[in-house]
Amino acid sequence: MRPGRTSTRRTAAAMLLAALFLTLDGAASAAGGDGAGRSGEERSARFATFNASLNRAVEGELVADLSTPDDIQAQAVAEVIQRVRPDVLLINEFDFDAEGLAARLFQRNYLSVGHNGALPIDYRYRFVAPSNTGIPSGFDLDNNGSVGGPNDAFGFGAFPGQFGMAVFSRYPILRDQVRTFQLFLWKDMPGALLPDDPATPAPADWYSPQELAVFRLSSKSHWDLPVLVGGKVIHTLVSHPTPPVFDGPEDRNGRRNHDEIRLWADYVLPSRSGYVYDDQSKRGGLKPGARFVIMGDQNADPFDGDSVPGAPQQLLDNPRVNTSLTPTSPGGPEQAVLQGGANLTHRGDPAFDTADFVDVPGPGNLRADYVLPSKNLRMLDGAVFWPLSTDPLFRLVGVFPFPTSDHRLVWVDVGVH
Ligand SMILES: [Ca+2]
Ligand SMILES: [Ca+2]
Ligand SMILES: [Ca+2]
Repeated sequence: MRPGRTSTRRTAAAMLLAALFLTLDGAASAAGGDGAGRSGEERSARFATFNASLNRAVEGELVADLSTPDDIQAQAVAEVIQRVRPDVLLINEFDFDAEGLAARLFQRNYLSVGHNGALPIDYRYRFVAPSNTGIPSGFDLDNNGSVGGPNDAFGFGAFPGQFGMAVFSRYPILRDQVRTFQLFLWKDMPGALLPDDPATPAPADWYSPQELAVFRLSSKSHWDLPVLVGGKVIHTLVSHPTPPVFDGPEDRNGRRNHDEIRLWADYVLPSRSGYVYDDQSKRGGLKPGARFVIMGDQNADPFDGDSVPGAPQQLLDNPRVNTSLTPTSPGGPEQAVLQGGANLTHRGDPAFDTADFVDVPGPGNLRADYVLPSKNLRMLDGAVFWPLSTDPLFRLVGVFPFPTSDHRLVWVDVGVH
């Protein structure tokens, strides 16, 4: 289906409303044993982000794979989660389906089953919603002379929802306060880094005015999911900005990546968030003093790789973001040495790496995945799940071709009081 130009936003909003859902399994009571501490007591909650590569080549394939407990990759992904045991988990690259079947089946057939001695883990709360990936825009967005295919969709994808996201939580997600930003238009961001067609004298004209009138900033979606931890609301701000590559000198994906990261950087600052509107047309960002955790595969390293310089620093140097602790691993430095290539000239500390990319020729291993709490949450602990090659759990990360993903799970414990 290719929506008409003028009705695109309205149609998408209606679809979003129809498809947005939350699930509540098991007992209706919240949080249970992990739950209530005495008032005034600090509670810790583990937030994690994992680009798990649970995307498939065709629509319906992920649901089919997760319908039995036999998918080897999903077993290994589930074991990583069971070893780390996050309380609130974002999975990037998890194909979307409107019934939430894939997320339900992943819980039932993989997370609820112990793997290799790891204990099962149950998430009572799940959230999925539509992703811009694979939704036809009706325009020739990559300017290759024809309309259609993954590069002309609102976000790169072969079918609607490919490479989507899913959130699993042991704490309640406040359904009536969820905000999504799937439809926000890139042109509506003041000072947007709109790409230029270098072949014409006009500035910032890679996309035509007709294209900019429908071009969504988010390559997947941006979700603000308020999670209730010990009576306190933590806004879980999740996204998965486009890789800054697979484009030309106009750097359309690098520029979009920068501005997708900027959306959350502005959203947490009341002085800058006035322009933001959500899919229900409600304007503005977080209130002063709100607690939040920004997490996801930002596809941008502070020092290395192909992102626009300063792209992740929009978050790392943000006055409201807590960077008192940076998650590290022992496996990142080991693999940087073993794999060589681009890793040998990187400026970033390989202990911070979260992704194992191609090294020759290629960007090498990068810090791409982040869990960034607000300054009014304490950072208690954190790590990147990337064991040494001598560790028995190294079988869960491996080397290319990977048993799970080219990304590593990143987790942070935050203290809430
Ligand atoms: Ca095209
Ligand atoms: Ca131009
Ligand atoms: Ca590598």
